Amino acid sequence: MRDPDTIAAIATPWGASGVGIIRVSGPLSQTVARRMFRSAADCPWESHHLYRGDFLTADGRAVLDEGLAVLMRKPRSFTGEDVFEIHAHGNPVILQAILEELMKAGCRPAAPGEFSKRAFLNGRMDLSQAEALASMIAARSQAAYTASLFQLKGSLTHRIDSIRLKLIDALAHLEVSMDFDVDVVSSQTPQETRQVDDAADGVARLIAAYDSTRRLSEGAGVVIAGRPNVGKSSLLNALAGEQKAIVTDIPGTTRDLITHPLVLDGFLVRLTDTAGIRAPQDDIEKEGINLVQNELSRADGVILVLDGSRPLTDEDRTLLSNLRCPLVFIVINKSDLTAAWREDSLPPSVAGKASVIRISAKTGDGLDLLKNELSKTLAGSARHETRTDAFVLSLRHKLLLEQSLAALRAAQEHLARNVSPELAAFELREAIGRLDEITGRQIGEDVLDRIFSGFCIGK
Ligand SMILES: Nc1nc2c(ncn2[C@@H]2O[C@H](COP(=O)(O)OP(=O)(O)O)[C@@H](O)[C@H]2O)c(=O)[nH]1
Ligand SMILES: [Mg+2]
Repeated sequence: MRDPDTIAAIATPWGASGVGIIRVSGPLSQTVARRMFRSAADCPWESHHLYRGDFLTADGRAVLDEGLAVLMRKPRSFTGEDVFEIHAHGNPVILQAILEELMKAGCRPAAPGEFSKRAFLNGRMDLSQAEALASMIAARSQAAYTASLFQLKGSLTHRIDSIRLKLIDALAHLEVSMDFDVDVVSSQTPQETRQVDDAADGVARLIAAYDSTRRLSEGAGVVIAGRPNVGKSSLLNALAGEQKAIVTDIPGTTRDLITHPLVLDGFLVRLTDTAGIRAPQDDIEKEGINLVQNELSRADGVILVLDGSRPLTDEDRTLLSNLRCPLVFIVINKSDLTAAWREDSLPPSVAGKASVIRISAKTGDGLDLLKNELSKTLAGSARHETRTDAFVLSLRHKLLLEQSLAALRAAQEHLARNVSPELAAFELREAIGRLDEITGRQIGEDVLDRIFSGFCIGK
């Protein structure tokens, strides 16, 4: 074991709660348990059994709290080491006092993610699963949680393992053939080529899965755009259910980007209100409009707001014809007022490909319909893309997959040319190496530290 010392940390959030948990992991766990916990009957400390009793100071003289304690002997524990868990009352003062006594008894404070790091080092889970655990804890929507859970259960690991097997097989064939003459090489090539092609396809599919997974886990970015005074800020406020953006009847009120997270049907949508697009009246407004263009180029979707109570203007028409976003929702606002134009005055090119919804940000009319449409379209497309593929959650994984694919492409070229099996073999080893960095089969200590330092303390 690389970490022979014993770590301890409060594992539950800071604040008052019914129960607060302190986790201890390492060789001192049993000693600490015997020293700092006293149950009514003599405690047999059977592994994975909960006992009720008092928590004591390290010298055993004073009682700090009462509660439940459990000892989980290695290797059947989260970290794979002896783990002692204290379930005390959820008061930071109590938990801190117990933690300090644990330090006196020989433990040291755990670094962020150190429990998970030990779980990984002791083979309790692979690296992509440990990372999935961190994203699961940080998940802000049902969809994000589902994606992490899938990875935690090993979906990415399985996918990578099957690609890896193909590559190992191809590599083995190549290495054997390199020991023989060139004739053997050429006769063996088709099989290796097929395996490398298959593997490259698999890796490419995983890279594509990243974008849709990101949308499931981080949510979709949706920009509310339109010319001034059509009711963009009112719409953001109505959807958010609170006053997030300033609404006035003065055109050009909104200048900064205002973002609000909205969970629709378990799917996170990051809505951004923007400055109205028109010929700017001053430098600040001009900057605001530049921000909108930038935001639009990155967005997954756009809600273009039009004022239904006033005739369409040239600015509206320009906006309508310049929409480049993958998903477009046209919202005709102010349905509480008399309509000044009909939907069939929208350019046919737009009306065909976007959903058109009539709403009133003021009265709430049509908002449910808009919400349904947003969640159905955005979540629907993300779920559809990920249905057949594993989830790829982290940018680290995506970059490694890209490096692996680049090596595979190079290997494919060498195989096609059929002259230098050594070079093909070199690239295959490179491709396998990158995949191994995802699962953690082959990884440097510095990278490990960087990954686990992003975790919370106590995990
Ligand atoms: N009658 C009516 N007025 C609205 C509606 N939505 C917004 N407004 C009004 O239109 C004006 C501009 O609204 P605002 O949200 O600031 O528009 P923005 O410039 O596009 O952000 C304000 O006076 C709002 O009260 C609506 O659905 N019905
Ligand atoms: Mg506004």
